[in-house]
Amino acid sequence: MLSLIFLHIFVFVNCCYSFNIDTNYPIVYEDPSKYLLPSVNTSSYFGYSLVLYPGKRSRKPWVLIGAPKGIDANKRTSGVCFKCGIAETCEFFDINAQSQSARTNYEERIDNAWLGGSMDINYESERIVTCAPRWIKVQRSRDPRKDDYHIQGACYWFHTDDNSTQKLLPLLEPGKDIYTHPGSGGSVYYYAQGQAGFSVHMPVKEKEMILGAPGVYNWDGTTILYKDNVETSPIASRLQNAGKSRRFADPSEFSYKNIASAIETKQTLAYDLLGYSSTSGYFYSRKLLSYVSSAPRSDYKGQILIYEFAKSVETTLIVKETKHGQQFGEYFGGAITAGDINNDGLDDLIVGAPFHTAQKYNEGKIYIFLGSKSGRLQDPKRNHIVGKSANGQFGTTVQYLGDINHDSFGGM
Ligand SMILES: [Ca+2]
Repeated sequence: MLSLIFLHIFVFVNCCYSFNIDTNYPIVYEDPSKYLLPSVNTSSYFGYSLVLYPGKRSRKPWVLIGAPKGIDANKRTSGVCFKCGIAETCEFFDINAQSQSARTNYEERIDNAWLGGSMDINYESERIVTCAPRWIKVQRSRDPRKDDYHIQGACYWFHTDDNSTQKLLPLLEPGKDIYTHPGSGGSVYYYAQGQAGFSVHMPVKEKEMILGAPGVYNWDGTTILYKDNVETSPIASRLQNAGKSRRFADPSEFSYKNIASAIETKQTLAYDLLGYSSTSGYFYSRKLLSYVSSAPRSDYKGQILIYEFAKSVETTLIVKETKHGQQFGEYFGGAITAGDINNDGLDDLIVGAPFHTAQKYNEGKIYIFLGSKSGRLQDPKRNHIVGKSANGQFGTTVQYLGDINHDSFGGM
């Protein structure tokens, strides 16, 4: 993960006067909480997630770094985020204290919430999102011994020029914690243990985002779309923002929510973990955006779904294509990313299978699929790369970078 930090920084900071990555003089960020709380000797997982804000005109660039096991101002192990100027010190960014949510009819528990467990940025609309997939809703019962913890997950998003964050609790819906099968009468967890925000992805252009929720419907898993809903925007708030350099979150922003139905989407089953990782791309046409989510335990090999959301909410996904892992236990889809690597104008898909065994065990592998106007992803001549070290788990994380060395091909 740390090497990814360097990569991100040099890609964006040095892009304007150099096209090579400076490996001789890296900027290194260290976990600041290590010095604030010397008694804590466990790792905060500082650097588990991060995004780089490239700056704009008078505004300086900075990096937002997640530490999902970090300790907040109230000494809770909630997970924390840090805002770090380029080659400057990191400052604690208290997302929980800043967050605003209209709904208050829940009791939450944010110990071990894993805030900063996932993160993404949209450069055009200048929005950042970070999630706490282990955020808990406390389910009280008349008999306190029957109180339950529902690990539903929470996400927080904000504009890069505004510190107040909007809190989203996508699975907080009355009556949907448990699903009872109409025939057998047996019941399973539906939204109760959904872990929304286990993965989060914002496309490059669209003002949309998807959250993976691998625990929904007995860990079958699903995916949740958020987008702007212009119709719900009161005119007053749009006027409030007119002509101002500092933006405020508009009520229309991410006000549309569509949780795909895990029951109706038939490609995955219980314990497949759909939503484990997420991405998107223009694979079949330059105009048509498709989303991608992985289910790394599907059929014990792993599967990815390439899909669109249906127009009506809470129904099946419109699945255009699926790809499956090839080896038992390889965890195909443990990580996914997309971007144009062969410079044909269509995005291509990279899928990590970190537990693929080649010679000894768990060397890891990445699979490469090329976008195509045919409506089907194509296999290139070199359609995979295998890791070289036993237990190296190559493909645990994959990231498309764009053309960083000016050879006109996208790097990853
Ligand atoms: Ca391509």
